[in-house]
Amino acid sequence: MIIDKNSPIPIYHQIEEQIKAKIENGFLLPDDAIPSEREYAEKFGVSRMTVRQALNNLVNDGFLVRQKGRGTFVSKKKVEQKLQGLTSFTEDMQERGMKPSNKLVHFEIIPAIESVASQLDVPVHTPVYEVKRVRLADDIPMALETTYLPANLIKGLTDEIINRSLYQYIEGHLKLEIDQATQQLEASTARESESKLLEVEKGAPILLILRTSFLKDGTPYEFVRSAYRGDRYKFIHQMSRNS
Ligand code: 16G
Repeated sequence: MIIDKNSPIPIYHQIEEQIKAKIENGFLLPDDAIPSEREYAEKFGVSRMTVRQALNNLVNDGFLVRQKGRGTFVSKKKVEQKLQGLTSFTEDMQERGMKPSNKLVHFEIIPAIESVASQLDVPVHTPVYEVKRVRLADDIPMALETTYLPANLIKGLTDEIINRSLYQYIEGHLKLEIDQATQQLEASTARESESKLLEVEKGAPILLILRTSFLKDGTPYEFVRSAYRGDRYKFIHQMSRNS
């Protein structure tokens, strides 16, 4: 790695680009520890402050993660999720060759509160399933999902079913036709309870998705709040000027 001190490109930026190139070309792999500030400073013949600035930028851009007391590591590659197509978590992970699993946190029938009832288009206090699951891929927590489903529509849910795939049950067993959904995406940070379940620090970045999904006949069958780990997920949306 060579630094050109006469270049108009700031030194910290040159360092940043060289580390980034190593990651992109596979010379540094996810979870690899990177050298310390001191080592880089010696190697490049620059001050530790300059190295720190480069590393800070790489941490802020998601290429590196700092772990308290352990050092700085190359980030895990984020799961790329297309925003087109109404797919389930199980399908999404299987398509990527990852093993989906669930950790059931909570499962019961409750009377729907106002906000849930209005999304599901049912009277307040209508019995709904409240399901809270940590969704994992290759045993790493990806999202925390709280799902509300009308109990008289999505009949016979059990914790065993919930531990597999909800969409498989709805289509394969109940023979209901899933049609479309509307969803909102928002930036957020992990609350204390979420951070424990997602195995991130309190205040870590979260992508919050609120989804209401409908059957072919227009009946809403689920209202879902999903908190995705910001360090593991990125969403990709294709846009066309003509639609
Ligand atoms: C996805 C959906 C969620 C659906 C779940 C079913 C988003 C934001 N949410 O997580 O609405 O309930 O898949 O997954 O994509 P399952 O069939 O694996 O249980």
